[in-house]
Amino acid sequence: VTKLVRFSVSMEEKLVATFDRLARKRGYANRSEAIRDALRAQLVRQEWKEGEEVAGVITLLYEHGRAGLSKRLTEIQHHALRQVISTTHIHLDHENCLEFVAVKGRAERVQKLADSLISLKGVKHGELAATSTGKRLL
Ligand code: NI
Repeated sequence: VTKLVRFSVSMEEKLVATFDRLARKRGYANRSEAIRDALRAQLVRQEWKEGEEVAGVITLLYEHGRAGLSKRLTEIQHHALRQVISTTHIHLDHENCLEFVAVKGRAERVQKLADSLISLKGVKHGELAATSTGKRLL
């Protein structure tokens, strides 16, 4: 069982009001959960900065018809076996493919893999959703 600790924090009235507005907009039931998530987001950023073992999802929107592109995307993933957990490919329409690559590993490795996929010619949009393995988060 995780023990909860209560503590008080002093903050500018306006900052609290802005935070509460944002928390409500995002659907948080209470301020505590919104603050916990903000703190966790900070911890995840720190894990990436410090080159820890992290997880994430690379999304790739690319031209189906671009010669050699699918082959190149697959090749790069084959060379990153330790990082790639799973790949899902969706044929969006006649011209476009959407691919999700779930990844795990050292932050720099995962970032490098994402960069090498996203920067390929014919990839119209790519993004790395950086998250955590969850081991150091509660
Ligand atoms: Ni496709």
